[in-house]
Amino acid sequence: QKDPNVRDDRSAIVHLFEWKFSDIADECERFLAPSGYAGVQVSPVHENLVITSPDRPWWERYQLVAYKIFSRSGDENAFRDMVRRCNNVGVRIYVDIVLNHMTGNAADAHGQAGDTADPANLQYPAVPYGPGDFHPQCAIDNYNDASNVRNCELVGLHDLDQSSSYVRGKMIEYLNHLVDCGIAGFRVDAAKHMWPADLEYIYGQVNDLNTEHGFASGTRPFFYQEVIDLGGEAIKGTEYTGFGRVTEFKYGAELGNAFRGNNPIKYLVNFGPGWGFLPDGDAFVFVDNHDNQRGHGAGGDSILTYKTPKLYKMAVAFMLAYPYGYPRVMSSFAFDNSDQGPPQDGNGNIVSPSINSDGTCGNGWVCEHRWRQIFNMVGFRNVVAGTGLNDWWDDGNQQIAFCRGGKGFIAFNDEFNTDLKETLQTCLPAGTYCDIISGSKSNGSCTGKSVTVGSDGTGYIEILTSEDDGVLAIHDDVSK
Ligand code: AAO
Repeated sequence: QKDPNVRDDRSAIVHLFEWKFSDIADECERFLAPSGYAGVQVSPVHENLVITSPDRPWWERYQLVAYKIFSRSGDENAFRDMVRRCNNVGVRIYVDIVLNHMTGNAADAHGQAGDTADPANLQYPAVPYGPGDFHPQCAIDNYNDASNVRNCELVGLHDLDQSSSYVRGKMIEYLNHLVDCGIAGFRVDAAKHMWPADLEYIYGQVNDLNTEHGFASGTRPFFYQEVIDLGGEAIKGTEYTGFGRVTEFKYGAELGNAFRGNNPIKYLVNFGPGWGFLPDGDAFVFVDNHDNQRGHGAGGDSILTYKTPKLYKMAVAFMLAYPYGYPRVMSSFAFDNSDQGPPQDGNGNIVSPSINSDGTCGNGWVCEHRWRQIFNMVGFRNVVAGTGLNDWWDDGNQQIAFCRGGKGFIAFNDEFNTDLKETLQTCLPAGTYCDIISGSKSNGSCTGKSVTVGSDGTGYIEILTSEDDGVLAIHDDVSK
């Protein structure tokens, strides 16, 4: 189903890419819940193929040896402990599930838990799967042919046959095991490469969420499906919206284009279906994901990432302020090359993020979700939930502003040379408000800029091009 199963007062999730379960549990308690994050997408939890050439790339997690919960993020006990601790503070867990395929060919194939496989002969004894459980081997080489895309191998990954009742049974057993652990939903990897009817059947057999973890009885899991549809191919995202949300890849590509200055941001006024995107309730949106931040997947050069921080923070702020789709914030480890895995020690164990005194991360972790401009906007989104968009203003080019009902106001200056200095309608009650981008409210005063709103709702808004950030945001929770 399409509802993310989050607490009523929360409205955005974060992908803690490659984090260890024990670190995620800590993060739920010490940071995510207090900041208002609704949930966490974790990297695939199944036993994956250990790849040593290149040395432990992040993408080994997408090659499956067994459905047991065992990876560099932790074992089943660590997973269960994380889910419980996060649920206890109202933060939901979503698991990235790989149903499309097992591994590619590899000599001496073994998984993180020590299980072995013989990929060349399609033998995966730890499940067990054998040759009869896979589609006949062929390569995906024609995105204009739906059968080729769904029945052949994606980059050499051996392609399971989800129409087989045995294969379906193994998958349903795995998903029910995860539901039993207390998770709230699933990111479905490579959904485009599976037949919609097979997925619909599998989802339908998954149990209701575990009431011992605080879910109301009869609650169905949230499914958000990775379908790359930029147009011009045989497979459409809308084939999958009958039974879950779908990743809207046009969103990050177009947002990147706009904030990079290739397309005036004034056109974002109807960002959503007006741009040919999926309907609001069907869309799952993000500025970048773990693939396209490093050139995999789709979106190409227009995608913004932590490497271009000023524009990135503007795009993420827009995503969290604008009422369209269900949003996911990306949280990365720093990388120089596109294969590089997470920070690890000499024994190949993932190194935990350290937390600096200013709340940012160290040890190689970027932790965009801990950037003030980003987590304060998660708070903004929670405050303005349920309101519409009104009082849009733009300068005819790269400056925009809008209200969210009478709850919040945000302005963007994406001009290279022109300061934004305008008196604008903020839709807020008279008072002085802290800008949550340049600072926060602390002990009743603003650590950054402030805006004085008059009795007519207008306030003087200033965003200089020389400032660190091109956004100003105020909401009625931080008035003073
Ligand atoms: C690794 C190695 C491979 C090796 C393989 C097997 O890198 O060299 O052959 O192992 O040994 C990740 C990595 C892969 C990695 C894999 C397994 O990204 O490099 O392979 O783990 O370890 C397609 C799929 C989409 C997929 C995306 C990466 O449709 O589902 O490729 N994403 C997910 C995960 C991802 C993971 C997998 C799937 C596999 O998020 O992390 O792979 O589990 C077109 C199509 C898209 C297609 C792209 C890329 O996109 O439309 O569907 O995505 O091509 O092939 C413009 C177009 C746009 C086009 C794009 C790129 O933007 O408009 O449509 O160009 O051409």
